[in-house]
Amino acid sequence: MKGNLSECRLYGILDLSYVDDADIVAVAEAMIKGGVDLIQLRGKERTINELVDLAAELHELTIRFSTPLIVNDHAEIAKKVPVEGVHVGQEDDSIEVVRQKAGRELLVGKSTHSLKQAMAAQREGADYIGFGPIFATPTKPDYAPIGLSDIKRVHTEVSLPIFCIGGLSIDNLQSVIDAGAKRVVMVSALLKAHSIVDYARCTTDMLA
Ligand code: TZP
Repeated sequence: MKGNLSECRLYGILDLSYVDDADIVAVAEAMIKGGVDLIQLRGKERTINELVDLAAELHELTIRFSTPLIVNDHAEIAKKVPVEGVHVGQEDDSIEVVRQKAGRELLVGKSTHSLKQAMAAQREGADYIGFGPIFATPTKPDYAPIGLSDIKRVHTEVSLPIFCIGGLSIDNLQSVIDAGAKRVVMVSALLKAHSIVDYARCTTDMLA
């Protein structure tokens, strides 16, 4: 696996509401070429069995580039496919249950939506956290944006790698960096970009 999490800057989520199944490998390859450090497979409308098949297909690619593949929500997938990690939300399995279900060592990330949740995720044993949504986003429409004001504080209170997420694009990235972010997740901006490779490169240059 590539370096360690603390060296990761750009986390790309392959959200199946933006990408056709037939394109996932090409999209992941473009992300990797553009410098995406970690890839997550997210398919909120998909069954675990469907996600297992897609994760297996993607993993054949990501393993060649030593890019960690993380699956969203379901530790069961990690039992069947040798993905490098599982990401869970506040309403999902606890980190301990994820580790038990996976039955092997792997990265476990957690979505957090406040400073309090971020500190709790660290105590719970997460390997990294997502922190947001920073801005309103159609990718996660039911969550109120938390804005920029807690980004500095979360970096002083939490020593885990923190990935700011939610409504981020090249257009607002500098404001998020100026607020203290070191790592970000991008979903729709990256997936809808005319060139995913160029968009990712520009993002990683800004985060360097
Ligand atoms: N968690 C918090 S915001 C979000 C998730 C999964 C969606 C981010 O997507 P986008 O398209 O980059 O705003």
